Amino acid sequence: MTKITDLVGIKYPIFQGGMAWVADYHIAAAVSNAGGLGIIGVGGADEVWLKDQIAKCRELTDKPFGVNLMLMNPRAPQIAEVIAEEKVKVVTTGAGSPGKYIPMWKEAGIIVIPVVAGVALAKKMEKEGADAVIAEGTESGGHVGEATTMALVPQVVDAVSIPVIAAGGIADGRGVAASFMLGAEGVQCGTVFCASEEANIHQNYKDMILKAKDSSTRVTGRSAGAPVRQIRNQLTNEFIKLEEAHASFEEIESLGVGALRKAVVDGDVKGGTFMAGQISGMISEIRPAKVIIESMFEQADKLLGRKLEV
Ligand code: TUI
Repeated sequence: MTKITDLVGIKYPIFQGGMAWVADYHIAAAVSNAGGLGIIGVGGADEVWLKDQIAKCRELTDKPFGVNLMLMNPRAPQIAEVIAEEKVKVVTTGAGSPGKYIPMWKEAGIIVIPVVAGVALAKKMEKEGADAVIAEGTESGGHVGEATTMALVPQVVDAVSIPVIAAGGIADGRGVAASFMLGAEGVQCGTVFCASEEANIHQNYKDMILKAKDSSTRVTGRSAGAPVRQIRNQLTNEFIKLEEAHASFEEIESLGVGALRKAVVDGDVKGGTFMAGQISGMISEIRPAKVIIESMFEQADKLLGRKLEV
């Protein structure tokens, strides 16, 4: 039990990351049913898609679940309203500052937990009424900041009084125990749930994670202002070449359009963007979400000396 299990009403202090295109109601419901917090990731989808996903998730679970709003989505204002109307238990946000939506969400009784990649935004979020923050290190897949989880989490913990959830590079009980040592009250994991039985994605995506090594991910898009970590393939090699040649923003952007869909839906191993974290190299099997969660906390409990039975 931590401040996060109390706040959200879940058994295990673990959130499933709101991964664009990957985190639909299938994995969200599975994680919530297993005692964590499943999260529907809206990514670049719209509010009509989200309403349908929320309804389907409610059919599969009576446990709390959340919605992640990616703030670079052009329909963010409309999606934010649907989140308030639907009164989902928790909202998380990414790739920006959700400040202007916080009063509306709090009025609807929603728990607001922004993802931050630095201390400044964490402090701002606390001041603007966030209930907790997720401090996400650059080990994560997808859109990333600069600081590592090891360096970021204790600095955010020291800077705010609200609970902090650690994210980035966590996929087993060692990562959970280490996060608690850094002062976190919970963890958020993405990549390991991408490699779960319930993730509704192309098998090639899961295979890319299984085959990945410690050094398999690359960050592209820094020059365009949107650094994204993904598993290295033909597309990332082309990206890197363009960036090294100082190609125009438009040229770089055009290469990435639709690439996440190509990875998740088509399983296009050459032309897709397989967003995944550095911990991919440690993941060697596809397991049900319940097994992932239970084995993580069994291992963490042992490491922390809390529970002796196996
Ligand atoms: O948001 C994420 N991860 C994501 S979003 C995404 S979809 C996308 N695809 C291509 C390009 C861009 C996005 C895939 N993965 N994680 C949370 C996160 N937020 N990481 C970093 C940040 C962040 C960065 C800068 C949050 C705020 C920020 O500055 C905000 C401000 O105004 O200070």
